[in-house]
Amino acid sequence: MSSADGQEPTTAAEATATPGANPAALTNEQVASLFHEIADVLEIQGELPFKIGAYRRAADSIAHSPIDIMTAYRAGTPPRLPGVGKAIDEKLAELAATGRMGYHERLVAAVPPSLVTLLRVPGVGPRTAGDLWRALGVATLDDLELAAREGRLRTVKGISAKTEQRILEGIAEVAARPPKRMHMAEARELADRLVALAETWPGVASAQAGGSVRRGRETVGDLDLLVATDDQAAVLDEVHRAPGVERVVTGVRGGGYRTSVQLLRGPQLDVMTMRPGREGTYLVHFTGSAAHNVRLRERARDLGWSLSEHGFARIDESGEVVTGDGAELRTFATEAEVYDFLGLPWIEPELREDRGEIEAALAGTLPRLVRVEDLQGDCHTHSEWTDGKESIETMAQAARQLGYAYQVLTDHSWSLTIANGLSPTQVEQQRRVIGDLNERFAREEAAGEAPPGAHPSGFRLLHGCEMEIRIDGRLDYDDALLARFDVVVASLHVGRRQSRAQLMARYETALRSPHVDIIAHPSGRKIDQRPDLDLDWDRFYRLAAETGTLLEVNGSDERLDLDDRRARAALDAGCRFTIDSDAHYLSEWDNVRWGTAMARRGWLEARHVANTLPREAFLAVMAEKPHRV
Ligand code: DGT
Ligand code: CA
Ligand code: CA
Ligand code: ZN
Repeated sequence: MSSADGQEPTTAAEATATPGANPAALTNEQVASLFHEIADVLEIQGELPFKIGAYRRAADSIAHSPIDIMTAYRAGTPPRLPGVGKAIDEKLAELAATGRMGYHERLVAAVPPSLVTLLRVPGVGPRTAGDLWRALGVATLDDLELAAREGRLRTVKGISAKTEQRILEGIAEVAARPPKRMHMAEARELADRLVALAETWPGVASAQAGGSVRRGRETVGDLDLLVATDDQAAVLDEVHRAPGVERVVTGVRGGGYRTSVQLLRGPQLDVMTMRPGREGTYLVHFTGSAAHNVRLRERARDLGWSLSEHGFARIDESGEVVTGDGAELRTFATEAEVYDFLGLPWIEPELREDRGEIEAALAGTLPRLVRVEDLQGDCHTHSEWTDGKESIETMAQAARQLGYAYQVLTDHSWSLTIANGLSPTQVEQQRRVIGDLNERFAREEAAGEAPPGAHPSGFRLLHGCEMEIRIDGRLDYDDALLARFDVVVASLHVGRRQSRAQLMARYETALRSPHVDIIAHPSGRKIDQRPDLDLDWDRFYRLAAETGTLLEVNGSDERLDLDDRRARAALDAGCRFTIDSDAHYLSEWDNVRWGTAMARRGWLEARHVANTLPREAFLAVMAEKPHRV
């Protein structure tokens, strides 16, 4: 499957093998997906499970690494990754050096490329796909559907008439599925990379992301990149030749200022260029949202101007836009000047959804949104004592170096057996480990030996738990034990399908407990995987406000829970919050960035978020319910 026969490149390795390609533009996610693809093909070929498992483990460890793998290899400092042995290390080195991975290319060439699309059908794994291909020659979704309709699938060993029916339903589901939107964390990472890449292009004055990424939406349809340059043609040319670009979707258009390309294993990218000094209206327009823009354009009209991405044009008495030679076009370098021209203060991108921000801007009541830098601690984190992947000490050292004043360790409670929940005895053991670590931290601080980046007030590990609200409605530890924790985070993982009344009763028990400080990920959703719990939300917010129980904005990018609308509704109901990472891996400390984006979109200020408080003040709030932040 080489590009020499004129086909479009179909793998990351091929596409990055173009001259001048920069493999550092491959994200960890993209590298991981190459290894998952290797595992898929091996599984299709019926290889032994241990070999397949090795590639999947390596892929997971690459995807979760806090280090940018390709950059590290290119710098000659390959990181040691769990699950990455010599064979995979060599493949990573090859990818970093040449932009290609020969093994991946050979493997993928050995099976029909369309076979991988079968894996999108629920109920069809790589093994089944391989069996169907070998037995029936099924290689495409159409082949699969036809064979299922004709009842031929059930002639294959291991496939029953029932499975056949499920596969048919799965095919219908795939067809009905809306195009997948990227999650925020990956979109942000890709956008940051593209901005950095654009800044290296000749003649570029500045580059930045617009669209839903800049507004911090939880999922992103396509990426929008704004580039200020004196040579627009040269920049658009660079875009078309950039590494990681699969194909040009629409060539240069709009009078030569914009283009759209499809990114490999990624979304579409829209690039807009403008002359330096004129960025203001372009940024406003391409940041959106469309609904916010509509409001701005109405306001411009009322003032006698027509607002487009290019600037403000005069409208004559008949309401027509004045065009032609010498027609006035007001342009601005910054967004602040654009808003000022409209008689408005600058509005934060996260607020630009037409959810009352224009009115608040006019009334002078825009919120001062919470920032990631405001967070002094993280109230929801895990260690290898339950389902985290690092030791308590490793997690704490990382939190310390990130500049936090505190980290609440919240491993799971014992009824959550799938997550290795802790028994009361283990809780006591854990308390001693934490005590010893804190003594050491205090000694180091007293000796002036705190690590670089540490918080001026020092760092302490606080003892918390993520206590399961049991399926029978009871709390998982007794009151005496709960009272001994610094912070109790309560959550609900099992019995998710109970009735609204049952779920509300479980939450009410937790909210009314004098020991429960925070409700973690209240809706229980996982984006694209699991629906929300069926709750009476108004009542839930009322109870949280009344009992002074904090609600978490969980930053794990598959959760983002509370989401922006719920955070806003809870705020309006008088609730107070925490913003947490729910980190299980070192790479997940960063989750607070996504949680903060949700909180900002929910209009939260630092004063509404308990973990913006210094350590002593935070502990004072946690000491007594109702918590008054
Ligand atoms: P996405 O890509 O679906 O996650 O969401 P956005 O907001 O990034 O939407 P996108 O990429 O279609 O357009 C970027 C911005 O450009 C959008 O937020 C506002 C502006 N824009 C695009 N099309 C229109 C339009 O038809 N009307 C208005 N008022 N603005 C538009
Ligand atoms: Ca977009
Ligand atoms: Ca777009
Ligand atoms: Zn958790």
